[in-house]
Amino acid sequence: MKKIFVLLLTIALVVVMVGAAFTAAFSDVEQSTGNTLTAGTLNLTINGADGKAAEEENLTVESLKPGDSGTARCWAIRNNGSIAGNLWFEITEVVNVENDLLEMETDAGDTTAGEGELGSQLMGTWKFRTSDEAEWQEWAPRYIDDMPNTPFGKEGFSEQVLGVLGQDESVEICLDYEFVSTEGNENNKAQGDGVQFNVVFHLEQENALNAESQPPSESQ
Ligand SMILES: [Ca+2]
Ligand SMILES: [Ca+2]
Ligand SMILES: [Ca+2]
Repeated sequence: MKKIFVLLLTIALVVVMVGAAFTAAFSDVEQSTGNTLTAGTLNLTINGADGKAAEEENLTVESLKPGDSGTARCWAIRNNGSIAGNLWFEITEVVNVENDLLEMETDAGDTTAGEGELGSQLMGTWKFRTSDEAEWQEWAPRYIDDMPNTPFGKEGFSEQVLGVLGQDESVEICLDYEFVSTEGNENNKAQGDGVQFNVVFHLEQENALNAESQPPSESQ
């Protein structure tokens, strides 16, 4: 009886093993390895300079007199990152410097020793082009003093839209100036004065639902 039981168990094991061998007859395995997710970058450069070096890409125009005009400076603004973004810029921190309050200025009625008048007499026109062959496109001229709180180039806030700057794309942005001749002695109030400001370029992700990216000012 015991022998029969052992024999039956052996046969049963053989049947199971043969069955197991047949179920794994054909098979195949493939694998994908080294899977990586990486964030893209939005990185502006100004005339090829980045970060602190970009701050040095500024303009200096000296010894201006009424009637003078010209191009103060052009900047090549480039998206050196890996994803596209919307470009716009703003003028911030306009400071009118009186320097010395001269006799010609006080005679003309300049009574503010701590604040210059050049920014209210110097007209600026911002313009841009997307390539050397492209037409210049301009924003409406305005005095330097009136430039802050204007999101130049931002869709819905500006008459000219800079739009999308793709990877490795660049746009040339320039500032033309005109020292406006005024009636009477008004120009004399600006003798020796100076005006300083920052130009802040923004590159923002397309379709970003970020309320903080909206400029604080009203539309122009
Ligand atoms: Ca940068
Ligand atoms: Ca003054
Ligand atoms: Ca002055």
